[in-house]
Amino acid sequence: MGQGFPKDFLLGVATSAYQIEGSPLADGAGPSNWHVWCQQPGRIFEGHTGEVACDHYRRYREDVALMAQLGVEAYRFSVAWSRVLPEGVGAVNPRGLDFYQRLVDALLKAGIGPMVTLFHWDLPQALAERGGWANPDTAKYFADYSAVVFRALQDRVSLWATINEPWVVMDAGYVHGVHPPGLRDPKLALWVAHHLLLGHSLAVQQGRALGVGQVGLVVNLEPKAAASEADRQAQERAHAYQNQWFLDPLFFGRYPPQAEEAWGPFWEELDASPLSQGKPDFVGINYYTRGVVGHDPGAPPPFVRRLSPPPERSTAMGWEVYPQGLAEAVLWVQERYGALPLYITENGAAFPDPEPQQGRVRDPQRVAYLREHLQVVAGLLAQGVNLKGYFVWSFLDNFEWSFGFSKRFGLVFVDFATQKRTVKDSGWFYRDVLASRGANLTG
Ligand code: GBH
Repeated sequence: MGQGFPKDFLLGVATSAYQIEGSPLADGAGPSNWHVWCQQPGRIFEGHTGEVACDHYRRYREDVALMAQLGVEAYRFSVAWSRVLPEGVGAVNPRGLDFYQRLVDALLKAGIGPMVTLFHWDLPQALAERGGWANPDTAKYFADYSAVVFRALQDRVSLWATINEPWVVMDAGYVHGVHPPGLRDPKLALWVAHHLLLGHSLAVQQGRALGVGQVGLVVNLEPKAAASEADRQAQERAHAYQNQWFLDPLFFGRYPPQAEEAWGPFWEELDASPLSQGKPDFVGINYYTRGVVGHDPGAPPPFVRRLSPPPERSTAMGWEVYPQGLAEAVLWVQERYGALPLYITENGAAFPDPEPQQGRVRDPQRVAYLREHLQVVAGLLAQGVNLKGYFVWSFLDNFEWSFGFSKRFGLVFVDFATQKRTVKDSGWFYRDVLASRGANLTG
């Protein structure tokens, strides 16, 4: 197997706005739904919020310098909609937009290529109050907002992702109620999914009209396995519900054939035909783990329960370490949707890292996780798969949504009391991957 990464294969790191920036209301920004959600008691681990997070809004220059020190070639970050349009729609806030202009300039000066995600879960609160993604107008507002960002950055950015993991927005926000707006309403979730797809599709069309480069969608894929022979249908339902839901409509103009089984009594026939106008230029795959599932009629759609992995294969999130699943996910996308460009837009793991000692953080489990997954990526490239890049989640330890700062995914340790950054062993390991183009993976 020919190892190593070709010259034009991008090795990068990823973050998102609410998880790292802090200063959520600075320079005329409006509040986001996450800003409001974090203020509600009981929502987030120990009441943590993104008020300061990694203070990246003020420390971005230092952070870009650290990326450059590691030799990072590409940086995937997201734009906070509510900084650019404080009300979600209408007047542009130039000072909010300016932050991203300065960030992009700093990246380009450091020789780092930007990939911009337009929506990574933080929705302007003003739009949340008008029904958020349950309101079809949000799709149109999203396209309008996208056009503002496209115009501002298109001379310097040519890689764009519309929405990060629409499945999580739907499933966590509207089925399990663990993200805003905290609902458990599968009937509504179906429409939310539809409007997310519509928003993506309209943004892609805006991008095309403006000639902004490549516009993709980022999905979180999890190969599904059956807990037992009797759970084959559960496996199929989970696969349709999570992996096919946000791709089939864009590529085929229809919802997955298993829609009725996956949603049960909540399913209603939605017209997906306009969605095929939003066929993405690339698919960004966020890969963390697989799902082993069994039939559970008492659960919400898709009526499955998840099995926990054995502790020796579990990350701090309780997710199974299963590198082969990355290959399964990529090969599945290629086989079902054709040979369009693919990126691994997120891959990484949380482990219980020790505090820095003499400037060092030993995180051998994360080093092993990354090595094994990067070996799979190298293997896919050797097979001729059209993979264009790989981004580690995450550059920095950050605000891990409902888990607050209790879960660390970073290549760089952040002491949240002092904002001191310390590169972990995994960060130095990744620097060596970059420097050797993957030659160190087998060693
Ligand atoms: C990504 O989502 C996000 O894009 C990013 O913001 C986040 O910080 C990062 O990953 C780490 O969480 O076993 O039932 O817990 C991850 C999406 C969906 C992946 C759920 C793991 C396991 C489900 N995740 N999945 S469960």
